[in-house]
Amino acid sequence: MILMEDIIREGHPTLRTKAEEVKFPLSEDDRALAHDMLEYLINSQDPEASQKYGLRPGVGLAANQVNSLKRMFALHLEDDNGEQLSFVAINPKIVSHSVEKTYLPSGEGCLSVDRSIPGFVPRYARITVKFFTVDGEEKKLRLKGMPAVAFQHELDHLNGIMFYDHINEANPFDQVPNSFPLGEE
Ligand code: SB7
Ligand code: NI
Repeated sequence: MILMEDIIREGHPTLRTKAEEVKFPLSEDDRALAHDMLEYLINSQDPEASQKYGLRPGVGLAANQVNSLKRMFALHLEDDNGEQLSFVAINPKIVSHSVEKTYLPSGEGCLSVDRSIPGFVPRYARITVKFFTVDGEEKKLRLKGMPAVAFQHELDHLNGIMFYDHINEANPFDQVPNSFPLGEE
């Protein structure tokens, strides 16, 4: 089971290292990692379990964050229509994206960052993504809203990129060209 002490924090070189493609069929270790990452998210969003295990709530978790350089991440959140999205994405990619951007008006946070870093993080408003499931099945999804933002946050982790890399340093709340704040679509 993944606990807070297993999540590495900013300054650790693994967070700045590009993760490697995962080979199929998955090894037992890869399968266990995929399972454990999704389990962390589910527990972290459950009031009893998060309290019991001292978990900080999260909608996503990338392998780099548990010090593993595998191209996989877990997402567990609801979309705009209240549909639960819950999956582990292996070798994920964005195959196309909108020109229009979006951003969370309250900024982003990260389980690997123990401080609040204010500022808008520009993200594509809509993305089409492809990834493999743990069973080697290829999926293609269209995402918008929070799932699109979270997917991009996690994909960045696999490429050694942190959310604050995208914040305008001189003016963190500077207008993002061709964008709308999430929630005001
Ligand atoms: C705000 C938070 C997240 C994604 C997008 C906006 C996820 C936070 C948890 N993580 O650190 C996952 O990498
Ligand atoms: Ni993160």
